Amino acid sequence: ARATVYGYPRQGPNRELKKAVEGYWKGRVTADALRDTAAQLRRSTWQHLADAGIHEVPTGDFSYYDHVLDTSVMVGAVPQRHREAVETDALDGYFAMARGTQDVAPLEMTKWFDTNYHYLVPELGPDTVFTADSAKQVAELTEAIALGLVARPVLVGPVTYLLLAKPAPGVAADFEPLTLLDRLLPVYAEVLADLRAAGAEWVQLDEPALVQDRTPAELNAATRAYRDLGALTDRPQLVVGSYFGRLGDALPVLAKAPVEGLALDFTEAAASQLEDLAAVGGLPGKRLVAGVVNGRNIWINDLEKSLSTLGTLLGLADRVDVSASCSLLHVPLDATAERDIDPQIARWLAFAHQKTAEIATLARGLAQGTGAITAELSANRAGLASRSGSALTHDPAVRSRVAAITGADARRAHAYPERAAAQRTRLGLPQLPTTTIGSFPQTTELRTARADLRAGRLDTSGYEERIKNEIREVLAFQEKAGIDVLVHGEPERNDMVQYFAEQLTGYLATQHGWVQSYGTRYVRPPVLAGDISRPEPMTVRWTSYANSLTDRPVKGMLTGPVTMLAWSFVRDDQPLGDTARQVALALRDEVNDLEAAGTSAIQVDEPALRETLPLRAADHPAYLDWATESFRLTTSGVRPDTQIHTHMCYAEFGDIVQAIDDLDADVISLEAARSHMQVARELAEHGYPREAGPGVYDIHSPRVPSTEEAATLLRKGLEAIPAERLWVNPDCGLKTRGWPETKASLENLVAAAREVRAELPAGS
Ligand code: THG
Ligand code: ZN
Repeated sequence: ARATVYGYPRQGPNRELKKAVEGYWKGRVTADALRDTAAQLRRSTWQHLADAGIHEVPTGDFSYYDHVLDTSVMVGAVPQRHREAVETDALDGYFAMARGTQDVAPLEMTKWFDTNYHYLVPELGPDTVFTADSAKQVAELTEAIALGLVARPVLVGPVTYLLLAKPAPGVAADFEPLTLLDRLLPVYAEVLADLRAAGAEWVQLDEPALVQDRTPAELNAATRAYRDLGALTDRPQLVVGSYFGRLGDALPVLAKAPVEGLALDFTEAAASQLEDLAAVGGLPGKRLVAGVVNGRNIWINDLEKSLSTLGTLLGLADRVDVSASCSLLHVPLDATAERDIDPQIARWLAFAHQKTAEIATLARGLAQGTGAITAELSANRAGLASRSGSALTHDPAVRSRVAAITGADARRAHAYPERAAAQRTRLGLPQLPTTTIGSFPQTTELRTARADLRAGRLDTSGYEERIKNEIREVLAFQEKAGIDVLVHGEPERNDMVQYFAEQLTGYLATQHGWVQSYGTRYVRPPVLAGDISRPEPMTVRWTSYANSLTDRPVKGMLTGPVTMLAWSFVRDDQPLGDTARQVALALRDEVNDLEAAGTSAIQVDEPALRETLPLRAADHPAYLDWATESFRLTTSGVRPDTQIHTHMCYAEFGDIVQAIDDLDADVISLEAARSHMQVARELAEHGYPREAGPGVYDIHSPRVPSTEEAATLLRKGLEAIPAERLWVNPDCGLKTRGWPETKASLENLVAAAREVRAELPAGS
């Protein structure tokens, strides 16, 4: 048995890649220096993998920005608008596709399956001509071979590539990129031949799109793709990779394909994947790469359990190799870099380095018997026992509170019409009330103050004085601008998840746990490690301070339980719904404390509600059940005259509009400006019965919308939602905006609300 991985974090131990790429963009780093940094990072990754006992290292998984973008370059799918830049300079053209330029828009970005990684969406049309450019793949393979390593190029497979694409601008919206398969396969054939010539014995073609629900036509395309690629004579041996779940209907397709190997995920839905594999008669004559170490959580593996799975698999394939379930791109680099985490807890954690060691250990155990890995097994057993027996993972107070939850806890005591009347009396708002989503510009001074506090250059009281000053300024501006429901601007928050994670017991923050979100942008997801409780109020001080400065309502601002889970590493030792309920109860206490402190409106944001939808439709109802229940658990402990707001950051939600309704929030704000109020129409069609604020100001660019523009959108909103239920607000928070455009835009937004109010029938 061999040990292998499909990909590794690209950034380097100190995010060297981010610094080099951003330096290149700013003109501070030359193209040669950037290439050098990249080559060094690749080399040290491969060397690390080899030293750790990985027999076959991946190549081609490295990327300056995104591996799907690299695939577009590999097959020559450069959109017309980026051609000139690409022809002038390949590297600058590449970044033009990724980020756009003064003149041209970038490719669109979207989530890579149900991870928090974002890829650049290929744009294809009936006129797309594919041409092979294997240079990057060949060069990286050559580098690894030159180090004396056995290397396996890992490529996005042709079916997944097409399924991830969308119609190019100007192409009919119903164009199906998959119809280009016959044109794409010869290009893959050329790349495969080039890789063989460069010394590849094996190439992995990743088809994670096949773990999603697929139509018979799509499965047919997969059959054809691998029949054709399999039939090539000038090619390396092929492993078709899949991850993020079980293949289901696609398993027989790939098992019968004339390829030499499959890589399968045995962490998510492992039991049914095993059953399915046995049901197709295993993979006789094929190589099976068994993903038994979870590639996207941060927990140590249960080595004995994995060995038992691997033992079963030995009887089902010609040869069994050991790997992570997916590329290790999705986890931070090294858990031993976390000096602030209690060593008793740190031993539960496995980041990329630690997972690599587990994979090597398992391969050794599989090849030589468990006698060869007794020390590792006993350390692993002790780590698992320490986790399951820990007071952190089993807090009796939290457990009994969750067990005592009743249906009534997750339901407001009064129906919306009664609440609306009580809130009207208490808040005294005009028709078409104006508000913002919560955050105001996070200025350099604020970030510097936070860095100074961390570094000890600023003491707590000095830091808090700056935060208070900022809150005073933000409130003064909003009052002067004439906004009706104010916010304190969130100057005290580094990140809408991390800020709360740092204050909740059971949650760990990391110092160096960076994971690529998109391009050169990284996040440090906190870890839901134990049972969650709230030792003390988290936001009440700042919200109360803001409330003391004005007669107008100031919204309390919280991040909802689903988003807390979605942007963290979650526990794997209990159902997600249980973790969500624990977080929800902690947030519920915060909501209730905000109310007790006199807050009349409280917003609980759930921007991740839709992005967390499971990959398979059959799993949606169970997810939406716990997701909406945990939101209501957070928000249902308040009086009828306390107004619950929520916010979501996307314009397409046809598929979850019922779930949005089930949140039972009094007011929801949504992104709508770019889609010209499409969401307002969708809400209306659904019969959404409560208040809504489809955004009239696109905050994603520094452009200032005119009063007329905002008023036009608002009138459009009124065609769908009656005046007594329509709010006026921007699309999203303003933390990424500068002050000048924020001020001008919000002044225009208020002017638009006044203009349209004046047009409403009198007495309505
Ligand atoms: N918070 C958290 N997770 C998220 C988002 C968030 N995941 C999804 C989405 N938003 C991702 N979007 C971004 C946007 C910006 C950055 C990262 C992810 C970013 N990162 C800084 C960088 O890499 O330079 C680092 C920021 C920091 O210092 O913490 O700009 O909003 N939790
Ligand atoms: Zn938003």
